[in-house]
Amino acid sequence: MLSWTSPALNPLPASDVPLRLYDTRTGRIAPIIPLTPGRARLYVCGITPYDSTHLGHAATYHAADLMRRALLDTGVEVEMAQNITDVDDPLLERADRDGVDWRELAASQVELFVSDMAALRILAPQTYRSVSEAMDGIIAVVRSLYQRGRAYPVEASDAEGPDWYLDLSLDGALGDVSGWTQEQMLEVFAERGGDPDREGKRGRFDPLLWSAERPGEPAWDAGELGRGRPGWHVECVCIAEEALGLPFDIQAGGSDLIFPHHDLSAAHAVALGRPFATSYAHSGMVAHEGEKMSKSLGNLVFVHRLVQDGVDPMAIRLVLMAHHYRSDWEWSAQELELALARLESYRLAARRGGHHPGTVHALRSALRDDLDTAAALEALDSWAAGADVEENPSEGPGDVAAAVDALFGIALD
Ligand code: 5CA
Ligand code: ZN
Repeated sequence: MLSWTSPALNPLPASDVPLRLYDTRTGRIAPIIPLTPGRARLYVCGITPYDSTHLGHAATYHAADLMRRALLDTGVEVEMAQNITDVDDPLLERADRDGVDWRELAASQVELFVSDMAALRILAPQTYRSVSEAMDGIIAVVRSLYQRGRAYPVEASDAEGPDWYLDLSLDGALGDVSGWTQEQMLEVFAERGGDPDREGKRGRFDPLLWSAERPGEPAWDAGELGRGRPGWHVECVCIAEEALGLPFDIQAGGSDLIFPHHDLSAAHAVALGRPFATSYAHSGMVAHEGEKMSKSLGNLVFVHRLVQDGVDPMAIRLVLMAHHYRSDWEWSAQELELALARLESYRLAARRGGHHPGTVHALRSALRDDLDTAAALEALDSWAAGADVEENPSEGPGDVAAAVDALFGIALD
């Protein structure tokens, strides 16, 4: 899939203090040391394109963008991959309800997403691939799991062939990423696409690997497993492997993906005989009107609507920066006002110019410290107020506007 055009990136001279990031799997903040020296590999779970990008999505891709910019600032190259879940229940149901072809629905929503990402100056992933584009590879992974004895059939009354599930009991990897108890898993599994009570399953959390063809649904031929379509988790395993190789450095996404999606994606990889990601970074959930912003609840604030209303996308980035990426928070109009005022004061300060190595150093350190954007805003507020002190005027780069652009993706011109 064609992704968007990245904004120009003019990195600062590299400084090799590593990025420290919270890892959900270990529960600790630790330095990111790329498995391949000088080359970090980052996978971020992409959208299910049946409705527009809302601010929750934007917050998650903004957090991943900051990870990427922080890694670049430590002098390593970053390879990034992102999927598009264009073959999935909610999308197919929406297409059916609205009488449109699922491919058209997906394409129109991807187009909106891509323009939102470009407006927000999020760096584009080098690989941006949908499930339908990756289908040959996904089928190869599904068949390989079958050949390794990890797949079992479950009879489907509404289909000709059986559905296929991954037997988690064989590798014992359930819970490796989330560290959750079975009770915690059960609380969210059904609402996040799982089917704990389906008859014929060997384990409650065994994920659907291959769904048999149903009338009116798109289907592909998977040899011994029959015609059908893939389950959710296997797509990210396949796209990550093809684009980045396994294992890779960081798997990112919103905290609603910790379980089941990231836990079970990793379990698929283990069943294939390979480790998945080395570390797992999760961003908090954005709420609106008291509840998590979600397509199913309909309490959405859309990026493109704000942009259409004349809101500067750079102010949206400043709202996102006001919240630590790992915390849950609620979108409010007052915060946008504050961000617009900030943007104006930063632009004025940028025009004033000057050499501010103290501020630039503070920005870089804040970003490397588990993306401490609040500390970065504090440094920028003092700079804009004219209070920044030139500690080492002769040392290092001091152009704040250039640093704000490279590190935080905010254009101040
Ligand atoms: N296609 C799958 C991932 S493979 C998916 O979860 N799609 S999604 O469209 O539902 O979400 C896309 C990304 O946005 C995911 O990383 C998800 O965790 C994140 N996300 C969804 N809702 C919110 C929210 N309210 N706040 C923050 N992030 C969110
Ligand atoms: Zn995913």
